[in-house]
Amino acid sequence: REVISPSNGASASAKPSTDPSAVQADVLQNLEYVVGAPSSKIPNGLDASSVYRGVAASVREHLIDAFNRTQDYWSEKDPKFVYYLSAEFLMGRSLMNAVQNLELTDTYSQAVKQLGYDLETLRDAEQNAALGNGGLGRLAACFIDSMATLNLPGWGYGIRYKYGMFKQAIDEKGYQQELPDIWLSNGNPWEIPRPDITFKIGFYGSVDNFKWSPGETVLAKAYDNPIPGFKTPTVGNLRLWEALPVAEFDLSAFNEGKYDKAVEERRKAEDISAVLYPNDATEYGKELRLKQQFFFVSASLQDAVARFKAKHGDNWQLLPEKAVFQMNDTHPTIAVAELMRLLIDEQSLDWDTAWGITQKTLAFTNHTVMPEALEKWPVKVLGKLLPRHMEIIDKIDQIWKDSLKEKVLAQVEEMHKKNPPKPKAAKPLKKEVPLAAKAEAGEPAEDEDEEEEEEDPVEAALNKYGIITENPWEKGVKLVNMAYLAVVGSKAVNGVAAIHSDIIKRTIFKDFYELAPHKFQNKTNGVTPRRWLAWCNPGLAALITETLGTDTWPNDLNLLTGLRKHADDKEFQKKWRAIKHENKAKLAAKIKARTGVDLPTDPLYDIQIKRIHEYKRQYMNILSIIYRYHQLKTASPEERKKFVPRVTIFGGKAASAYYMAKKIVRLINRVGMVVNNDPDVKDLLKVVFVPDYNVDWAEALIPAAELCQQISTAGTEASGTSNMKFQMNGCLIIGTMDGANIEIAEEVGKENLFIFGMDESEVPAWRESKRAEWKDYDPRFVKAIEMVRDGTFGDKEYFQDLADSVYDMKKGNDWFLVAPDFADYLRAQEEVDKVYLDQDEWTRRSILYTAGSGFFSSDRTIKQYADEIWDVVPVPVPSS
Ligand code: OAK
Repeated sequence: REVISPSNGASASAKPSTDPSAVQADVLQNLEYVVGAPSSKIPNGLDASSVYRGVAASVREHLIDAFNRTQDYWSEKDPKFVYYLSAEFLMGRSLMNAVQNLELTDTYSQAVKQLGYDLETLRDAEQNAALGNGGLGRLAACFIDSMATLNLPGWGYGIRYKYGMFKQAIDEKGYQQELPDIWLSNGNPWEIPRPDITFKIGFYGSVDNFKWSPGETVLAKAYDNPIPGFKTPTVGNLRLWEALPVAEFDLSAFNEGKYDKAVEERRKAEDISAVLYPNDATEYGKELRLKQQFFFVSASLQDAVARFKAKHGDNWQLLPEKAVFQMNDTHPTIAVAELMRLLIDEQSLDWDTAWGITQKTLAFTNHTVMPEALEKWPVKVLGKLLPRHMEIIDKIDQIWKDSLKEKVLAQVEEMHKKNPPKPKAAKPLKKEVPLAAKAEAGEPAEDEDEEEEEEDPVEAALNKYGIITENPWEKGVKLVNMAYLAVVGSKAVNGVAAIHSDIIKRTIFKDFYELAPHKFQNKTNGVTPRRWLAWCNPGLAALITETLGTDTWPNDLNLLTGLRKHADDKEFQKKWRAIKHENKAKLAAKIKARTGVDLPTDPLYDIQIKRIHEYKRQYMNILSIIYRYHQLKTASPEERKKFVPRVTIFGGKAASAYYMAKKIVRLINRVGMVVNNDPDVKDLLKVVFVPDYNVDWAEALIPAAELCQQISTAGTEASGTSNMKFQMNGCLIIGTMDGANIEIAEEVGKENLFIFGMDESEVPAWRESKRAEWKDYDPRFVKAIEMVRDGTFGDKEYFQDLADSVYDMKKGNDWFLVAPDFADYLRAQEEVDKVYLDQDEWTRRSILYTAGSGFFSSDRTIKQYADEIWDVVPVPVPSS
């Protein structure tokens, strides 16, 4: 593989100083002229938030300097670029990440110390940038970190939401409350607004002879966010779009006293980038969401296409050699139609040429098999909002099905040979009428007199490949299956862990896989070891550096295998344990400050942090805690001494409209209120729900964890990424053979994990047949359910249907197998307690986890994307 190497030609610019006193002077200057703090108040007399802003403005100078050099250099070299299209980037805080990636931590620590502050305190003054829901958004953030670190020419493209992920508060009854996330209230010192970079985005309107006249137009304005790599002068870019009205406001309406009308356009436009949809892996059939998706996709494609055109004119055949767009799940998949529109309508290419280019320029990642998350837009909605795109999708669907006819005919003939049809001959194929045209004309999708007729077998066979299909729940309502559109329009399709990539080939994309197996790939997820080990766990990082004799491991994470030989070394184990204990104490202090709960630091710290979902089975975890509580309550004082003390911590948000998830949050909180105040239990069991779980909490929780719960029903969690972060930090896993747990078990040795439960191959048969006759409820499960029902934790009525959902088969179907997996889960929990009593064995395993985590660096993942999908090579920037 070629690496485009730095030449001497890059122009040197004045670099900001890295000398602590010069940096201090620079911070003072920024405090005065950027923050506007009067010099009389400097250095004392300023609140942490102001000082943070002054320091951030100073760090930003370093970023911008390297950012400009990187982007100029890449522009000059003109390599192939990857554009990562994602509706979510869950970045968290930037200050510490920036100074650490720039290797300026000591410089800035000293500089701010001289001003009477410490960097750690300033760190907490920063708002979390939570422009994402969970796994998918945080993955995108790790990926752009790795792209910069690996010197890969590429940008992230997304939306600059005014309000990010909602803030979660837990009220005194244990209910989740949702509050707006006003993350921009103090400004955002990291972004570079680009008022000169705007694109027009159209919606609605009509199409006349392929020409679209939008009925509504808004502006997309760019904000660049520099993304520093580590141990490289490369600084990448995350370009986020804000929606604005084309015209400021309607002055004549204002003059006539119609104030609402005067600002209506502005409000309508601004709504588009106002709020992140707070759902995770659930469908939200809202027109505004589709508007958001098209808004950022169109702006990003127009931007990239304009950049290409400035360099290469109309040489469009070259586009696939200069650009690749990675679509992060279905949210950006309208890109298939938009790229076609740009090439055909704006650049005058013919259909076939445009389609050939599109199929070579796009790639698609699937992140879930939850059916409710596979976006399907009603033809009516899409056709109204984006009439030209609907026409294009219709044609893609027609051509796609036409291309399959011969194959399908042969299949049907073959089938008929084996299994002759009843006397009635197969019907000839129907003349196809564009569905969008039908929808627009307000015609029903099916003729009524055809309803009674038997479906043509060829038609039926073709329909399973249809991008436009009938809604199985609503006869006559046609839907655009966005995942299918993405599969047909992409050069590569990937899942995010080995088992997941395998499942999508067998299930949701089976028919597509059989037609084009070469398109399907696996790219097991990874996480950035900078944020998730080196920066969040400085104690462990220092011990690793000392033990390995090098500090290069965050860029070459396989070096961690060098820790294996120390796993049995008692002295080393002691040091390893001391660091974990220190992290537990730090976490306990933070929890005390935020929730008021006092936590002892000796018990086993057991943590489950992720979105609240039935498939992730926080419910099973809390049921096991309820049973443990029952055991403690009924044990004699002598027996109690045998219990292994535990602190169980939960964190996560429930989607605002997710009924059961909200009940689970409440149950956990109610259990905590009872258990933590019960004098019989004392320090043997604590249950904490950390409110408003976010990236910042994760950075405190993960280094302190000794056991983490990765307990999804087998076959449901695509990958999981917190499992990788915990593993890096030497935290043992209790989990199912699901997602990336399987690959973690391969790296660490399955015997070192606490594996339980059905595996993926057993689940379908269970759901289809065995469940119906199964009555073998474990008595411990029955007891725990009884305690949910009988008011032990209050809210008796409120919890009945939660209890029913896994127990009463007439009322709930326990789709996620809480009941049948429970006994084996408790067995694994007993094993956890047993091993924890042997601290040397526990620590040995902990060391082996970290030692085996090299594979889960997002650097490895991104290298594989670059080599196997993107065909993008590193272009290191000269160090000035
Ligand atoms: C969210 C919305 C729609 C579709 C998928 C998601 C999502 O967050 N999926 C998660 O992606 C992570 C990154 O690939 C995986 O690790 C999680 O298993 C998956 O649930």
